[in-house]
Amino acid sequence: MIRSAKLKKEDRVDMVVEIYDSIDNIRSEDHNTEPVYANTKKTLQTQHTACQFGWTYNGSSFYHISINENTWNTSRSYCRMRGADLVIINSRAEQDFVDKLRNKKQAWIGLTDQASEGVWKWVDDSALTTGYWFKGEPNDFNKNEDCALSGFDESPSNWADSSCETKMLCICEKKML
Ligand SMILES: [Ca+2]
Ligand SMILES: [Ca+2]
Ligand SMILES: [Ca+2]
Repeated sequence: MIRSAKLKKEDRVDMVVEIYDSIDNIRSEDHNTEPVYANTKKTLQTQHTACQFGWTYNGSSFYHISINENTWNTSRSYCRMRGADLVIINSRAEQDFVDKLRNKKQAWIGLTDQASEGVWKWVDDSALTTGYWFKGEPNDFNKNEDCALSGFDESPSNWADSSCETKMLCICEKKML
C-alpha cells in the first residue's frame, strides 16, 4: 500500500519533468520568446528593471538558471545558445547572488579542469584566483571529477568538483556590454 503510493508520487514527478522538457524544446526552437511558467515567477518579480525575460540583472550581468538538468558540456551549450556562458564567479557578492539564484539546488558553474588536471580555469580561459570550495574539495574523486558545481552544501564556501557527466541545473551569465 505504502509502496504503491510512493510509486504514484514518483510518476507524478516524472510527468512534471516531461512537461519541463517540452517547454525547453519549445524554448530551443524559438529564441525570441520565453514562455511563462510558475517556478520562474520569483525571478520575474525581482527583475522588473531588466529588459530580458527570464534573466535576472545583478551587478553588471544578467543571470539565468536552467529548468532542466544536464551534463556540464550540454549546460555550457545551453548557455551559449542564449548568448551567454556558464557563470564566472568573480567576487563574494557574485557567489552570494548565485547561491540565492540556485535556491538550495546544485548548479554547474563555468569552472573546469578538463584541459589539465588540477588546473582550474573559467570558461573565458582565465585562471581561478579566489575559489569558494567546500572543505576537502576539489578532490578529483575516482580521478573523474573535472567540473565545478555550486551548492555542495549550504555553507558560504560550497563548490565541489564532480563528474562532468552528472546532470544538474546550471547558471548562465551574460555580461552587459
Ligand atoms: Ca561574473
Ligand atoms: Ca579534476
Ligand atoms: Ca569532489
